Amino acid sequence: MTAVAIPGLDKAPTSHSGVLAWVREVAELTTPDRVVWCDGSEEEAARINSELVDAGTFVPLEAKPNSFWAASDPSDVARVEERTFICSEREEDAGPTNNWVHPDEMRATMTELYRGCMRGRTMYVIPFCMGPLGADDPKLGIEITDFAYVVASMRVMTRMGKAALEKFVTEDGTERPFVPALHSVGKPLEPGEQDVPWPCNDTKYISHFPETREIWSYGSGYGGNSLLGKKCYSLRIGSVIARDEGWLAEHMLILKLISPEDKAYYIAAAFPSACGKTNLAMLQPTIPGWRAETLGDDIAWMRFGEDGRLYAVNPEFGFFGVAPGTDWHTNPNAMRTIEQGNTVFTNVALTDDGDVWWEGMDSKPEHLTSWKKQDWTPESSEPAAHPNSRYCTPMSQCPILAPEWDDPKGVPISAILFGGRRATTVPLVNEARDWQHGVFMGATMSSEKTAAAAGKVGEVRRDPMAMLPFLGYHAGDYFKHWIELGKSADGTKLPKIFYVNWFRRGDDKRFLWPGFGENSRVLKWIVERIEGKANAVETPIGLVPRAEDLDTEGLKEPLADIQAALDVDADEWRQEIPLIEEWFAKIGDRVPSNLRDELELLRQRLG
Ligand code: GTP
Ligand code: SPV
Ligand code: MN
Repeated sequence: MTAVAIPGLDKAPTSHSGVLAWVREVAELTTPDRVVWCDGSEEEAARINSELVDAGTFVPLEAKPNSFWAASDPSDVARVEERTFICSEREEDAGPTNNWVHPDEMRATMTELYRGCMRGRTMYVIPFCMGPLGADDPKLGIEITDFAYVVASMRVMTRMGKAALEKFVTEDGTERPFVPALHSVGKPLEPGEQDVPWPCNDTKYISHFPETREIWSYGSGYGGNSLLGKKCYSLRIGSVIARDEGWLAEHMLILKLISPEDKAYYIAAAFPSACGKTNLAMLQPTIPGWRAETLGDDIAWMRFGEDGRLYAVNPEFGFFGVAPGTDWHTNPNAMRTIEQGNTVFTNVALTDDGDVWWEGMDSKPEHLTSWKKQDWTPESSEPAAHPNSRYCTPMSQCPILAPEWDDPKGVPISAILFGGRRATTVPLVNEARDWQHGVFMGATMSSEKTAAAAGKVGEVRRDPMAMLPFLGYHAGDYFKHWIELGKSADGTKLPKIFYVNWFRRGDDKRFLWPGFGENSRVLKWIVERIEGKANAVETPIGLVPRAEDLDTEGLKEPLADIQAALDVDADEWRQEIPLIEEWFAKIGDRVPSNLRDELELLRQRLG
């Protein structure tokens, strides 16, 4: 074979033979005009940003330093679950909740899509590390992409460039394994063809090969489809690695809550996409004396430490947060984080004075440029920002970042919260009787669909542990993994599990619970339960506080609303039973018997 001379291909700043071979193979298949090995330097970031401005992908914001507005192609605004595939050797290993195609077939299809797909473009090679660089076993990856927007975003979201690449070969010369993650927008340029600001392709594939731990993504530039360290690596491939190595890769925020007595409690919480993780992660408590710090807003990797406790690490380096609804009242710490600049805003609205705007902000501008790049006034019938518009901002800028956020050891978790978005049935908070009951709660939790994924919004679906779109293997095996980890642990050291719902509505459709900073009242009760200090009532579904068991001092909402938010209606719950049965039937005979036992107990308690 004759070696193809692609400028930059031979400039590899590493001797790692696996990296060199794979990058060459991809370059020869995709035939970019040039190859750039990303080092993560300031100079590189400035160059990438200015290229994105020249290309029309980025508009610099006058009102925020080193920050940019990007508007995607109107068709490329969210994760595409229908186009997401788990390509395990055997279909049964992907399980009934994932789309499956045999790896040979997927490789054949995508290889043809990738052939020549970077023509006329630059191929960027991004070495990255998920989790602290100081870990004993750093989780490494290389993302190859032909979209500079992905380079700019990966710089915020991951530890990337030279510092990550240094971890690929150990001091004694051993080459560490890495996850190859290939991304292309799927829009080659013919000679002289003018590029568009947001190249993408109507044909989209987000494919994962769990056995060989590879990611192949094609056709989309949107966050979860293109920033492959995030959901693709840290959750879909991550969950498979975690199963094999005996730990947990979860769609969870990590929060540090500090009591008036200065005692710190670490809490991990799994809510589906656009159901409140970022907001809880950056909580500003409304109750006197309580403080919160954050360690992560989307993903937690958790493993048992030598002391028998469950320790969590956030594999990410930035926040990719939902913009609409974020304001000084709801999430002041997110506002303080993005205000410092160095932030990429995608699909929000642009103000006439070069700032960003979205629905849920207090200000009411008279004129905006909408995310569709159209004139917008308060009379416009469509929202100015897309409901899934996002800010991408460095964690290091968050004023309440916990000092231990980069510690490879992680933080010991005292409580795990599961939660969804349910207008009815599910009470504000409900404590599991034990680990197995908690796993049942997580495995059967449900939520209304949001704009974070393409498809119909509002439909209730089961979303186990908020992992439905992110599981890299069979859901039944995943439940078994949770049960078995609990059995292998010292029960007295396991986190307590709670099921929360900030989104219950009254008959007039308004939220019964004020949410946001007021959620600190629920967290206080949870901490008091851990300390054995607070009361709860035994109900058929778990241990639920009465309104008087919560600290409601200073709360503006009528007590009747709080009581309604906490209500456990046996009739409503009886209606859940067939839905849970249907869900278990879908998963089939790999549902652990322990969870079937829990369902039977629930049925009996409901009478
Ligand atoms: P992903 O980044 O998609 O995983 O979402 P997330 O789970 O981090 O959700 P996020 O915190 O961004 O919240 C999504 C939406 O829910 C935003 O519009 C918030 O304003 C809203 N929200 C968050 N917390 C609450 C709450 O306690 N009550 C109510 N009513 N709305 C909330
Ligand atoms: C989510 O949808 O859960 C997100 C955004 O956090 S994405 O990166 O697209 O997955
Ligand atoms: Mn998420």
